[in-house]
Amino acid sequence: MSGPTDSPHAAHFDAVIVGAGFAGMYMLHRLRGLGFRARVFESGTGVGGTWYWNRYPGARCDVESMEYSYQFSNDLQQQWEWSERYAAQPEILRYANHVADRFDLRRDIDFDTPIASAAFDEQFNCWRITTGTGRAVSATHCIMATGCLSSANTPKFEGLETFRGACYHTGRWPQHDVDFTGLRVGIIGTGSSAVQSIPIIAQQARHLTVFQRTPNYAVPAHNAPLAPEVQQAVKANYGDLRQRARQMRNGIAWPVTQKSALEVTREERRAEYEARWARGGLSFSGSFMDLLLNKEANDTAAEFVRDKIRAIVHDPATANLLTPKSVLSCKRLCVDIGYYETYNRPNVSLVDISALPIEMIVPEGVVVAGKTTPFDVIILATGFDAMTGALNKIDIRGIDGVPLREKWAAGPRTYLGLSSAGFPNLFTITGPGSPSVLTNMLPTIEQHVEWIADCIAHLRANQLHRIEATLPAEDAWVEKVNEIAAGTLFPTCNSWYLGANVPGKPRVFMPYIGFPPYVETCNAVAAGGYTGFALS
Ligand code: N01
Repeated sequence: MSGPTDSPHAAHFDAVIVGAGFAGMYMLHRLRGLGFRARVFESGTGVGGTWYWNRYPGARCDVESMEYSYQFSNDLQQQWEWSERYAAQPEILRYANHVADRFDLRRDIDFDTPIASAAFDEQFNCWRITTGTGRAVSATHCIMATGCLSSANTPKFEGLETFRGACYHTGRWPQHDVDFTGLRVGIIGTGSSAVQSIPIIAQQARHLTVFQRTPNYAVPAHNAPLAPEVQQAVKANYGDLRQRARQMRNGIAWPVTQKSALEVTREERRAEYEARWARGGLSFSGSFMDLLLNKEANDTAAEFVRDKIRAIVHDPATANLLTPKSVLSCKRLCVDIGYYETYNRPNVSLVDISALPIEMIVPEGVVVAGKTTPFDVIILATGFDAMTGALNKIDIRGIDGVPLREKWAAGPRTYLGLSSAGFPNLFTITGPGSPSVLTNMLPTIEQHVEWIADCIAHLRANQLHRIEATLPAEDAWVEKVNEIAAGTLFPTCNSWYLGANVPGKPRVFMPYIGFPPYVETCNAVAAGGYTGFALS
């Protein structure tokens, strides 16, 4: 495929890929393998995406290492050795760098190069893309590998810029080590990032104050070194593990008890929860098949965790504040290493900001209810403008110059989470409307990358230059995503899945629930000659 360029200096590619995280790296490798000319633009100075930026203390994956890894290369998955059950951020970043070197990816990646805009040129059926550094390129296909949790959410706290000390966002952590020894530290937020970093920071800081708006459920990770024999056993049958994972709703191979929590006795229920608690990790939410379908069933699991919190945290008032009242797993379950125990330390205090929010930030510290707490460091563990934030940061314009932001003003609209009507030849890897954040991201990324690569190869083989989701297909898909979510307990809390964490963001449930039926649909669409798309 080739296309036009504005000037002899502007380059044209078969595909431009935005982002060099796990999605962008594999997309590049796959397209190259098919003989396409692709170029990646990445705003960071290195590969790794979310694992490049989220360097906060304690950052670690909540999916087990043996599953949170690529499977497209058997040599890679056999040769790479993970050191822990749950890999920490430095190890995952080493893995990302290893992949970049192993497949010689860097020669086609421009680092320190954010994308500012992408506009579809209808005359030439190509994307005109400009970088934040002022470069202009064109590409037949534009592939957004921008990540689901990559646009940091920084609340507009009055006076934040006047704070005299250091201020860090967990999702934009500095490249250098941050030492909290002897310092007074305030952290805002109690999601996964805070749950992971609080126990580590508390060990260093003179005093750590946690500002909590909503308590979250956390289950223990029980992280441990990964024994070589365990790793070998998995590798001997890696295909089996991957296959089992593909059959699970979230793409992770832990077992889900195929019973209702309400059809077993109280003792059986408790035994199941205890066993899952002792095993550790996200599999707790698979204790019974109806935990996210039936409130009464969910209450039994929620109450189990509440009891655990009350048993761990010594001070009853603190324990009470830390005890969530909402549906368990409605927000992403946190996986912790000593989170609740940390509140038993004399140098940690919890401030409830559910009724009286942070009033303002002053040069000395944080003001709540008229009282200033002085700090040397403030940490914003305030999460992300999830799923749409990174896309909306780029000025993306489709047919007739319509901005994607405008089209998505009432919430994202996609077909399969891969494409949006009015934006031909634009693909979103793990976009809104796909299982993405409700799954193990690595296999989900691979499934999207392979689908997109096959699609582009199909266009080439059939001398087609343009693919675009049709409006009826998109409308039906959006309806389906909403319908499935409405049959669950997911819409009952203010999660980032719904965009509820960002003031003014439309409340729309963004991910598609159910990895296996989703994959089946994608495969059927491709096998049917890309049904729901217009090809020309
Ligand atoms: O962000 P979050 P995160 N005033 O949105 C609070 C993945 N992840 O970075 O709940 C005061 O969960 C907000 O309060 P509330 C994982 O999928 C994975 O922790 O909105 N507080 C909340 O407590 C995770 O779900 C890992 O009331 C404010 C916190 O900030 C996702 O990333 C590790 C506020 C934000 O929590 C996001 O996690 C880390 C305000 N104005 C992250 N605004 C793994 O383990 C927000 N908050 C792989």
